[in-house]
Amino acid sequence: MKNSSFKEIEKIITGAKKILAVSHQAPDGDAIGSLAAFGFYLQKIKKPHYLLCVSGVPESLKFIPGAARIKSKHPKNPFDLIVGFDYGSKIQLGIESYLKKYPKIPILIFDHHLTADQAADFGIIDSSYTSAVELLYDYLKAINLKIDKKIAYALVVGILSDTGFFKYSNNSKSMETAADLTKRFNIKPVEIDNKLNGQLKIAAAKLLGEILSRVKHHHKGDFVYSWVERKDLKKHRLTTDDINENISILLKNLKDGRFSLFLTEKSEGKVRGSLRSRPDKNYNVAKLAMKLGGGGHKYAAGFRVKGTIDSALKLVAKYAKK
Ligand SMILES: [Mn+2]
Repeated sequence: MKNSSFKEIEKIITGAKKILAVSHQAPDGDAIGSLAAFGFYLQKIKKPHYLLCVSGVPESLKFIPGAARIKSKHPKNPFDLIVGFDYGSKIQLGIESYLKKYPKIPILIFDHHLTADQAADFGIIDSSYTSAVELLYDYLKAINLKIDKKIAYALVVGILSDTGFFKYSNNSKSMETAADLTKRFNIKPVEIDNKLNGQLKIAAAKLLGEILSRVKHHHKGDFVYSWVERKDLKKHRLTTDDINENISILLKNLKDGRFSLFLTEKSEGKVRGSLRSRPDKNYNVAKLAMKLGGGGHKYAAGFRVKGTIDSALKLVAKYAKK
């Protein structure tokens, strides 16, 4: 796919009769923020649409304006355009059965993941953007859409979430965009931080303690890792959403290893891996994730494999060998 221009994208969007907009499952602030902001844009131009994220909007992201409009069930009827946000690879959208039923619907993409298997027909994939919302913002600016506070708020959540409040990003453009939007619409970053990061449950803090107590440095592969099993989550009555962000940050901040790995037992025989690195460690986890059938960004990526925590660990060690 060759990247489209904003003008071409506008033509495709305005030319569609009704649009199905989708973002990736296990969504973050960027996925929900971009989808919600896009929904408000479609409302403004009076375009019939359906907003979809198949795993639903997690509790911690329901404060984003427009999040309540996002559905988790596939629509029943065909649409004439799918617009996908922030998804990296087609499987992350979770709409295989819908696409099987309606294989001819073209896909337009707004993504900042490395080019992988997004399977889009047109749109923009540009990994120089630190978030998908910024790409959407540039589009909205290019078509002269009048942004309101709800759109601005959803965009700012996406920027702050994907840059970790500018801890993960070297890109001053995201700071400028966030500064501009927060100033113009009186949006308070601390309020967003409290909502995004200030919701940790005591049970989750205890489980994080257990997970941290088993952190190890894999010397051969030179990475640090830990894991969580289903029985741990069950014991504390938690879901992976309750711990994911926090554990990733803690592991990423370890001094040892070229990168960190966090393994989650998703269901019997299915394991998800989350990979993190940093500019000072200069290890590209997206490349490693791709070898494992996943994808992502240079310093934050993930994959899903069949097997056990142990077999997944061995697989990562094999591909990470220096
Ligand atoms: Mn993103």
